[in-house]
Amino acid sequence: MIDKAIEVAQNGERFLVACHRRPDADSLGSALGLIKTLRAIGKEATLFMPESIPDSLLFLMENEEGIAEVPEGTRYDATWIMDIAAKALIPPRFPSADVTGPLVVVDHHHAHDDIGDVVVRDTSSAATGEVVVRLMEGLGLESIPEGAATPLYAAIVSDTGGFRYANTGPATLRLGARLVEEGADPWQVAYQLFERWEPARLRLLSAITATLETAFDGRVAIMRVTREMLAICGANDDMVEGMVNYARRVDGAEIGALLWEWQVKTPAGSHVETKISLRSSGNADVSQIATALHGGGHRAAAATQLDISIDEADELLRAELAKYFADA
Ligand SMILES: [Mn+2]
Repeated sequence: MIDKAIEVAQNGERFLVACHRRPDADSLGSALGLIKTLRAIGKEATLFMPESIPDSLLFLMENEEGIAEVPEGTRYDATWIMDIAAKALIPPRFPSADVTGPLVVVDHHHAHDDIGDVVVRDTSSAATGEVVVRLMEGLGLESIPEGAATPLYAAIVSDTGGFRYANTGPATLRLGARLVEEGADPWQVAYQLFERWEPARLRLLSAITATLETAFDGRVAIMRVTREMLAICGANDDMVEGMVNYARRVDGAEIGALLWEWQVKTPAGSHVETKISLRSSGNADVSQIATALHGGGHRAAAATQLDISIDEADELLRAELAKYFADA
């Protein structure tokens, strides 16, 4: 489908580019990389950003300004949506099909829902940022467009955990080197993404790790975060991102899990649901467990969200883990 996406880029003039809900570095970095690419071939491209961008990602924006709403009467030739595998992750206030034009999905996850009129989904890529570079090459660009090296490098660094995860292959490392040659600054990106923590986030880490329990003879490490913990620490939900990795770090744990009380806002008010984030340290396929719990993801990282309490989610997770280990 990459040829179709290339055709869409060549044939259109005016594009909207969106991230998934609660954008991360891969989604935003690949969106910005694509925007610079489209402009480099003479097209108009605008970032759709209806949500606030986490502080750790603001450095990617430089002079770019997203729009939270499409101006009245504007129509796009196509809308690109980056790093998305599930309908539930379409950002809020996403414009209707007559405004967006055809939807082009660029992603590297296994599809959870059937979304997109044109889908470029390469599950062998470590990051959506990598897929953007292939689009760029398909469009005949020989060098990385001005301003695209840093966001694309950030996309890859983020999704490979700083070139550490199992998805880090020779091609990913070569692309990293190329992006550094083209101007990305490794320390600046690592500092912004990984090293710059607010005091509240460190307090939250301490509170979350204090809930650590191991189960299944130490093969699983489970932690939780409640609304109350967030309030006590003065922390927000963005700060929970990545905390599940601390569960996976537990020596001997094949699976790390984080149960997360998640505030869902609806026009009728708000209620609390529970997210379950899962990470594998190598052998376990956590996407199987997440899928059984109506979620999805990769072998090494998967998640689900359920409209039940955190204690119920804990029980359900343990029941699913018991099945998983019995079958394995
Ligand atoms: Mn990604």
